Amino acid sequence: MREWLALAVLTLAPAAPAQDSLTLWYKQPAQLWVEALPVGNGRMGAMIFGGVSHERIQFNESTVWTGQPHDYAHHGAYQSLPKIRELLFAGKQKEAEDLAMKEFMSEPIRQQKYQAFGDLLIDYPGIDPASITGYRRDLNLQTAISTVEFKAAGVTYRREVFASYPAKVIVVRLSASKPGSLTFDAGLKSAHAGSQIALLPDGVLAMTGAVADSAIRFHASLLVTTEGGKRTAKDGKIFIDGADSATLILTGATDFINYKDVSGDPAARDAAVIAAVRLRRFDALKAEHLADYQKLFNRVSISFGTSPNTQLPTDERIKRFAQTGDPALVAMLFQYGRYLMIGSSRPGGQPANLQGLWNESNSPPWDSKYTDNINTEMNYWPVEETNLPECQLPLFDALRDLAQSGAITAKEQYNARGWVVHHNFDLWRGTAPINASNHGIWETGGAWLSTHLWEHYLFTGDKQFLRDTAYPLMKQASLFFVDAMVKDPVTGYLITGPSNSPEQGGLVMGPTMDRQIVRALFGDTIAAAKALDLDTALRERLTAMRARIAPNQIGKYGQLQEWMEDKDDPKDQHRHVSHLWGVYPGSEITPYGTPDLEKAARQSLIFRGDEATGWSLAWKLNLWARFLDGDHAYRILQNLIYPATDKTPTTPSHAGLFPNMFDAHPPFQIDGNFGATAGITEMLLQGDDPYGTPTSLTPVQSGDAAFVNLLPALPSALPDGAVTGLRARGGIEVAITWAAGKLVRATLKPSRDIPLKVRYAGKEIQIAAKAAQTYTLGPDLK
Ligand code: FUC
Repeated sequence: MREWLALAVLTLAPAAPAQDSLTLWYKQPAQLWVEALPVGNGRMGAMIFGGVSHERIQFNESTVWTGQPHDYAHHGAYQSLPKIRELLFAGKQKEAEDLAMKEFMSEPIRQQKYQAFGDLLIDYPGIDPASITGYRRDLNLQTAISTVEFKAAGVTYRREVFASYPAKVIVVRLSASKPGSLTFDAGLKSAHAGSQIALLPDGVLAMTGAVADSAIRFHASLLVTTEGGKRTAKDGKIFIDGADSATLILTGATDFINYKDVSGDPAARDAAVIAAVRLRRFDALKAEHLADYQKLFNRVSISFGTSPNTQLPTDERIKRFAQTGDPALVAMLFQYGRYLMIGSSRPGGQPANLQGLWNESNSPPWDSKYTDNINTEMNYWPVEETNLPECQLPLFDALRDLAQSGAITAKEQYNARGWVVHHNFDLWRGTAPINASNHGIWETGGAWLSTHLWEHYLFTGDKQFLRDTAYPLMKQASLFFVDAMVKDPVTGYLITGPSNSPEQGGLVMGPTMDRQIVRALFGDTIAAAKALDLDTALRERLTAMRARIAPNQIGKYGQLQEWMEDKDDPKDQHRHVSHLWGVYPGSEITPYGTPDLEKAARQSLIFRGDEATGWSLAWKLNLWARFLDGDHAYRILQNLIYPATDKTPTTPSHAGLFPNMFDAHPPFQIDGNFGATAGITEMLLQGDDPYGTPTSLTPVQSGDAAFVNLLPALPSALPDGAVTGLRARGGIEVAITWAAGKLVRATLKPSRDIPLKVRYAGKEIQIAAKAAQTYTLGPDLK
């Protein structure tokens, strides 16, 4: 019997996932905020520092912002538009920018800021940090629970923290190995001056306040329940003496209802949440959280094999990655992006902003708002492929708002139909050009965001979503450009403008990126109208205009031109690689459809170099994967998985990962995390048509067929692995296993009947795929 057991263990052992492979862990508490570990439920976020005798849990709520409902459009600005264009066409850029600065900018010129909310502070007067042993804090991505554990005076103390989406709360569970040994006090600290802390009659600790000079009023509630022990309260704190265990439940709310309405009652909102959880046991809350979280997270599994570094704390692994490699850390980074998405963007909430929803500062970098000339879109790059489509719904809710506020901007600033968003928006859905005319006037934010609507349909096949939500927004986004594009007097082509190639070169007419985006938007709108059998005349109009948009051009250095004129500087290493939009996330420049343009785009990326800010590295990772160069993509990944440093008087700033694996621009910006997850996916699976061209819509782009390119850019550093649960356009679920750099097996499960092309290592087959059937293919695609 013993022998049989041993054998069973031996045969099972290799299949079991390496321990800790999806757990971030550390041997010391966090000192800096970028060492603390994040949890989030899409509305509230918390950063856990893991101190021994003093725990700080810094928290956020996604509607705590400065500002109030406001129309930012510059009314009547359309009157100066012809003059601005005329100056640009006459080569008078400076005059055009000056005039635009006076007559064409958002009112006011800046948008509002996302804010910190407060801290939950827990103090343990009896624990001497110097006396503890066995300290460990971690974040398990499979459970979305962060744990702190240590031993003091023979007692093991444990703290577990999670953010529950169904219960709308952050839950902290304190326990100790010896009954009666939990003595602590808990309190709340506001990030906003003038807040009040009070103990309510029902024992809840309440924090009330407002963001200065804003319409936002907030309320936070802390409920503390214990097993055993004595409880007292004074000075705005709850004191627990000698409990066996305790559960702390935190929630918070504001008066924000929508971008035009701040009539909510934050105290009543909190009270309803607390009433619903008050009598529930910790175990029940935890089980409910796990069921909710794992339903999303477990859709995708990934492994690149293990490495000795998996035994090390996460901060050490980051330090060693570039030298030693650590395939399991690549898997963890991939899954961390999915974890952060589930934590910061759930149905009913705000979309993930520049920091997701985790923010310690009341003056965060770039206001922690929504930057649309790359960052907001990059946040959502991984959601469809990595099987989290519902996480994109908050973005689509925001687009509904932006289509309203952006219609005012379109009318007042361009005298155009439809809606427009420039390079930023905020909680109040500002859409007018901000900051400065040389980069704030960029017309295609709404257009780019609208391409996500069509992509969501391509992946889900949800016709109702297409009819009720996506198409009306896409159609109006297109109508803006029907009215606002102009004929270039030199070439006769249609172009956008005034605009810019983000964020360099100043105000121009017809930057390449804009033209690519509008071609994609028009193509998507035509395909959507066809799928819905609507608007034949508009379809014809868009088709005709689309053919007249200025094409991509190859310049004198063999580069893809970033502007209408051949004026690229081969020494330019600017972080934005905007003109490569057509390669990724667009799909009009492809390896087989447009080989010359692809070569030029590649040359442009070579000029830009392999170093960059965090999100720029993530974009380059995706681009090199689209160029089917896995090894170059991996070199970029090595630059991205690198110990980041932020500007201090003594260290230069460096992009990479902070110890908590937050991606560093620097400073922390979450787009790099999401872009990295998308880029790792692009190495393994691509679902865009490699035969696409700018001029025609492929069957894949119009949703009539699906394409699955298996292991198109597998780096030689990741020769063995397996992934399950990825999705390709057309609603195909894909699992892939590979070994020694070669495909072993792929399993494809279409969710609807669809003609399918599958490609691997130069071979290609076609399948008339049927819903709910499973297709298993080997390396010969048989
Ligand atoms: C754009 C980028 C910056 C930064 C900011 C939030 O302006 O050019 O690098 O990411 O957004």
